[in-house]
Amino acid sequence: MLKLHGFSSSNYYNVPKLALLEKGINFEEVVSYTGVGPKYKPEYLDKSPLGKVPALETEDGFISESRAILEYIEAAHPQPSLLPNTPFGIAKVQELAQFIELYFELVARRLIPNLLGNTEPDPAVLKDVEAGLNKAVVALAKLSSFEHFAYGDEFSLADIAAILNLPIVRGVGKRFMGRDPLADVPGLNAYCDRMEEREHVKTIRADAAADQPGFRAHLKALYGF
Ligand SMILES: N[C@@H](CCC(=O)N[C@@H](CS)C(=O)NCC(=O)O)C(=O)O
Repeated sequence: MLKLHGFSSSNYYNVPKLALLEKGINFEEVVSYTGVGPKYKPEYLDKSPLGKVPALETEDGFISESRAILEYIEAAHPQPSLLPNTPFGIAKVQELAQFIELYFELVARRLIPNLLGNTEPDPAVLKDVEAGLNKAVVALAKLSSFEHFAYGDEFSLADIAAILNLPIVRGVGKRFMGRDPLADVPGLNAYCDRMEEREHVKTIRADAAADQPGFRAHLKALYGF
C-alpha cells in the first residue's frame, strides 16, 4: 500500500493527500514533521533529499516533490482522472496549478515563519510580498473565472492547488497586510465556499485541525516557538 509521509498541517502534504482521497486510493499516512538534520530525523533525508514534506513511499521507492508525486498518482491510478481529456486542457490545468504555487504560495510562504513564530516581518520583505501578490491577483482572473471549478467542468489538479493554497495566501494577507489580497478576484469567494463543502476537502481541514497540537509541539521543541 502507498504510504504518504508528512503531516496534515502542511499544504504541500495535503496536495497528494487530497488527490489520493479524491481518487479513492487506499494509502497509509506516516506522520513526519519537517526540520530534518542532526537534531531531528536525519534518516528522513533518504526519503526526501531536502527533508521536505511530502514524500510518497511506493513499492519502487520514495518520491519527493508534490508535483512529481501527483504525476505518479495520475499515471499509476488514471481513474478517476484529475486532469481533462485533451492535451490543451491538461496543459491549462497544469498552468493554473503551477501559477498558484509559484506566484501565490511561494510568495506568501516568505511570511510563514512570521505567522508561525508570531513575529513581524521585515518591512522590505513585506513590501516585496505585497507587490508580488498584487501582480498575481490581476493575472489570476485571466486564468480562471472560478465559475464552477478552477478550470473546465470537472474537479482537477487546479482545484487542489487553488483550495489548498489560496486560503493560506488570504490568511497571510489579512494578518500582515491588513486585508485579503484576493478579495476582489471575481467568483473566488463562492468558489472557495463550494470547494470547502466537498467531502474530502472537509477531511483535509479536519485532519489539519487535529494535527495542530502535534505540529505546534514539534515547532516548540525544534525552534522554540
Ligand atoms: N517543492 C516542494 C515543497 C514542499 C515544502 O516546502 N514542504 C514544506 C512543508 S509545507 C517543508 O517541508 N518545509 C521544510 C523545509 O523546507 O525545510 C513540494 O512541492 O513538495
